[in-house]
Amino acid sequence: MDSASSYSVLVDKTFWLILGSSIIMLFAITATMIWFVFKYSRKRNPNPAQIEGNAILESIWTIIPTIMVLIMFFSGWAGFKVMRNIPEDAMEVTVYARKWSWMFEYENGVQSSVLVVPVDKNVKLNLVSNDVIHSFYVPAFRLKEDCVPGYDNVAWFKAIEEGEYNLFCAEYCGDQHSNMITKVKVINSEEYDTWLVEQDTKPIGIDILSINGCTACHSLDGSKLVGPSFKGLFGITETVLTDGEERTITVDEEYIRRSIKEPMADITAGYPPVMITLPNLTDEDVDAMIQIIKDLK
Ligand SMILES: [Cu+2]
Repeated sequence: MDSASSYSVLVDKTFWLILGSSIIMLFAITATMIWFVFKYSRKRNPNPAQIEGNAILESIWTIIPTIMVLIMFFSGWAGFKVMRNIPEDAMEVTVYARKWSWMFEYENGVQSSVLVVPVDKNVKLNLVSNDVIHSFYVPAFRLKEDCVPGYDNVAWFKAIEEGEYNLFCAEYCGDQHSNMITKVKVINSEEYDTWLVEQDTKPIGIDILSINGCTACHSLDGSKLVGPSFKGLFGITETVLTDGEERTITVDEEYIRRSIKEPMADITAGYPPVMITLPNLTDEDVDAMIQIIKDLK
């Protein structure tokens, strides 16, 4: 597998050390056991002598395994120490995890649904959850750290090779958990600077829906997901539950605005009440979203 962060070799070293010694122990113990079954069988030893213990042997099988697990511990601890010590010069990215997508916010306020970082640069991640526990997991970086609601968790990495790497949620977080998959894009620093400026200056487009996680539950093509599709939604009449009572509404600007800002106010009949409030939406963002939904006729 790709080994693409500055500390991934440390994790790999510990992994192979534990796996290697486990395999050696497995074969050594199994072979000894089989040998003993033959050598000390009742047939070969009709009158066995009573053994009272052997101090030297018992010391050996206590001391050697203790040394072995201590070696494993120190190897793991050496890597853990590096992973928990965040370099002072790291650039910061805030990671928002929510049911069921990721959003990344950079130092200049730019947001994206794919994590874009420059190669050979220390990156500090502020891990935030907007709802339940998620886990930020990039196998190629050997990095897995939880996003816990109400707790400011952090992690860091330095990508050492340009490329695209999978980013998963590694903590079961509800029925669309497996949709929490995106990419880390590692590019050179000039490309990164250009990208950041480009994102900052471009007008709000349809990607605002994926960045804010809307499309995890609302399709754009009419198919039914966790929530109603945005296609053909504007202008239709819907039955909704308001404080537990059914009423009929028309999907207009005001209704959409209220549904974004207070997702629990009206629940469309036949859908679960699972939508969360997005804390970092501006009025401009909401207006843009309404316009996009209006256009998806
Ligand atoms: Cu998750």
